[in-house]
Order: sequence, then C-alpha cells, then structure tokens
Amino acid sequence: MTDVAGNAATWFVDRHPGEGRGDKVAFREAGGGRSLSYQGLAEGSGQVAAALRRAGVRPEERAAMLVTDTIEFPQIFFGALKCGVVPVPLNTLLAAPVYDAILRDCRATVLFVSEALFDTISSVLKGHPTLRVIIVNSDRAPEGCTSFDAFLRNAGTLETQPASDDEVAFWLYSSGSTGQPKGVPHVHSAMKATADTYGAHILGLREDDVVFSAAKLFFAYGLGNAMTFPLAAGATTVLFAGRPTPADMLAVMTAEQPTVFCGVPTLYAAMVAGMDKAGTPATLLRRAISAGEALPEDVGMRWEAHTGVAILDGVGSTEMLHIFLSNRAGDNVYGTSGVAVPGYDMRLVDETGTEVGDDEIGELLVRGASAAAGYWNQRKKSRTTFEGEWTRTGDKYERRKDGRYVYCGRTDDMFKVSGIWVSPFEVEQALVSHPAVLEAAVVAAPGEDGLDKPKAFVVLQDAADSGIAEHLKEHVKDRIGKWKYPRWISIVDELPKTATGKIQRFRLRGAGQ
Ligand code: 3SK
Repeated sequence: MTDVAGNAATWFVDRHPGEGRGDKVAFREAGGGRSLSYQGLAEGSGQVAAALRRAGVRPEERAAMLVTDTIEFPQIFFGALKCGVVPVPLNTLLAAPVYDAILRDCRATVLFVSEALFDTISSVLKGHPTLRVIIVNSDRAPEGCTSFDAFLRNAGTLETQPASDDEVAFWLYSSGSTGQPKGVPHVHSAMKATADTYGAHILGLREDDVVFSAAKLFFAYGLGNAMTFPLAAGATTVLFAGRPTPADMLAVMTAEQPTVFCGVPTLYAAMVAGMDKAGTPATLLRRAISAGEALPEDVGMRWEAHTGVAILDGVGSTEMLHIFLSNRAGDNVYGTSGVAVPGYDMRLVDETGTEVGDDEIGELLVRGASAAAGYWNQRKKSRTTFEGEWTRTGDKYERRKDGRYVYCGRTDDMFKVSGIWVSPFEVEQALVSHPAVLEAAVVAAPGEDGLDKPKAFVVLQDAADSGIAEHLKEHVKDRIGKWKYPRWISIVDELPKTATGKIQRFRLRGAGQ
C-alpha cells in the first residue's frame, strides 16, 4: 500500500515532535559545533523537500550527496525521501574520475556538496549530462551553483509524501574491495528492518544514549549507527566531520562522552596503541561495536582491558544495509563473528552450492528483510550475488559446533598450502597478537617450487629491530601451526585500504618482497 506511513521519513523523523521529543538534540557536531533538535530535523527536512520540489526535481530522480558528517546530512537525506527524490550519499574520499563515473551511472540531476569537498569534484561538473541543480553548503556559492541557504530560502515546507514500503528510497555505492563502485538501491522498509533487527537486538539503543560513529554516514555501517538507529530510539548522535584519526577519536570520546562507540578494526588497533602510550580516557561508554573487517582477537581484548567495555564484532554489507551476523553483549567471543542477528538466516555453501557442515569452510549466504534486490545497471553481477531471497556475501566462513561463525577471508583471498586451506585472516590475527605489530595483511605468493605460500605485509607499532621478521615467523608457527607461517615478511608503513577501512589484499598480490 502506498501511504505516508510507508515513507521512512514518517517514522524516523516526523513522529518525534508529537512524542514529546521536539526540543531534544538529535544531532550535535563535536567540538562545540552546531546542533539540530528533533523539531529542527522535521522542519529542515520539510524545507529541503519543498526546495527540491520548487527546483523542479521530480520523484525518483537521484540527488547525489557529497556531504560530510554535519547536521545538513540528515536534513538533506530525509528531505529527499519526503518528496520521493532518491538521495545517493557518496564516499567523501574518492577522486574526481570516480565521482564522474558514479554521477553518470546514477544519472543524478541534483548534487549537494559540502564546501570542503567542492574542489575535489568541481572538474567533473561543467557540462555534466544530467546534473541540473548543484547546491553547495557555503556562504558564497561558486558560479553555476546555489548556496544551501539560498536553495532553502522562502521554500516553505512540504508534507511527507506517500510511499510504498517496497519503493526505492535511497542508494548507496558499494566500494567492494576491488573494481568500480556499484549502485545499490534500498527500499523504504529496509531502514526500519535494520533498526528492528541489529539496532534493537544487538546495539539495544536507548533514548538516553549518545552515539558516536567513527564510520561516516555515507557508509552503510555509519548510516545505521549514526543516523537511523539513534533516530529509531530517540537518542542523540555526535557528528565528526573530519578524518577519524585515533587521537581525534580519543579526544571526542573525552569531550563528548558518548555511551556508544562504533569503529572499525584498524581504528580500534590504533586507538589501543594510543591508549597504551597516553592512558585511557575516562568515558561513559557502555557499548562498542566493530564491523568492516573481522576484528583481531587481540585488539578486542586490549581495548576491553583499557575501557572495561567489550567490542561486539559483527559483519554486514552494503547489499544487506547493515550487520546480519554479530556477537552480543554478555555473549561475546573474540575471534568469531558471533551468530545470526535475529531476523536473518545464514547458509554456508561450497563451490557446488551444497551446504557444508560444522567446522567446514564455505561461502556465507544471508537472507533478511533489509536485502537489496540487485545492483543498478549490472545485470550479470546482480544475478550472481542476489539469488532469490539469498544474498551471497563473498566471505568464507566456518561455523563452529557451538554455532558461532569464524571468518576465514574473502572468497578470492583464501589459498591452499600443501593442499590445506589457509585463511589469511588467521595468519594476520597471529601476527597482530605480537606486541610489535600494529597491522598485518597476508596474501599467497609462489615459492621457488611454484607453489603458494603465505606472504605477510606488516605495519609495526614502532621502529623495527633487525631480527623482527624471523622473530614474527616463529611467533606465528607457535600460535597457529608450522605450515601457515609467512615465508616472507615485508615491513611497510601502511596497508592499502578502501575508504571504509577494508584491507585491499588484491593490491598486495604480486607486490615485491
Ligand atoms: O563491512 C561491514 O561489515 C558492514 C557493516 C555494516 C554495514 C555495511 C557494511 C559494509
């Protein structure tokens, strides 16, 4: 049925003032920046909707959002939803040619862009084939663009328009670990589905929570953590527009006192290293979550020793919109991804599609109400990823007898040594458990016999001593067995990663020793 209740803006935004939350702060910018009340969000998004309508933007047209984590983000996102325009949040760390490809792929007619990001994208805007309206969040808009304030001025407000649960509400671009980003359309009901599953059962947000997500709003993980879940609970979100450096994250934790923190493994590892040196800040933290990559056991334990709060590691995807497999409070086992989030089902299958048993490795498939239906304009890739109700994750997992899932690697990252599967993640965990190691990535490389062996790229906590590589090899042998140890170890300054923090192992394959 198509009605106002089907529009996600009704539940996430419009209901709050009537429930007595009008004056409550929904979003506040870290460092004494601006704040936006629930009433302000309802009004601001209504104004954005009216201004889009006035500008002649029609329902189902795409509005690209190259917007940092500021109070404009939720107003634009829900403003678009309110008038049936489809917001497409973009990763803020890409380069101009990728923005060009995405804007052409989604055929955006509108672009909202933060002032700080305008220069990165400006070269692709001139003569763009579909863009008609460019709104820059700055006092003085560049030529051919409108400032955000001028765009909204005297626009009035637009009531939230009816929508069907099954209607596309917004798109995200999946960065994947390789290749060009793919457009992933999501329906209105998908946001509520993630709030009712992971948000309610694992995160368990309360109205008095203050949430801080280092993962940005353009990323499915950040969009749930810092926007839809707190709005579903009537809580408050702290927004941080800059790059999430470990030092800044610890400073925000001290200054803003969030009760819930959402990070990714590499950031947790660096924050733990920071706390080892500078001490643990006093916080009101009651929950910490991680996703994006499997969390090394050692990082979780060291974080918990510092803060007294467990990190609940989970796995999600842009295609499923948020986390579907997770540890939970009071039942957290580091080194595993936990069990299915209520509302989701899992299958592990081999190359022939046959289900594998406990303690065997297979590809993880997931089923749940938040799944996308396909990729935009990518029929072949859609058909191999979305199989009816099931979505292929591209991740290899092993289900233990106790029902917990253990991550083994991306399907294309796994390799065999002497005929036995090696999980790069297991070797990486063993390396990271050494106090000298900050991060590690492991890939297959051919030995003199032409057969694959593990090869490691390691970032150290501090300057290396000369015998460190041999020492680390022995450490891995002791932890996980003799045939899995890396035959070569390269000490590097950093690992190649996607903008969302996933290690790009494919870029290390074939890299020099
Ligand atoms: O990578 C993940 O684990 C993830 C989690 C939540 C939402 C989106 C993603 C990609």
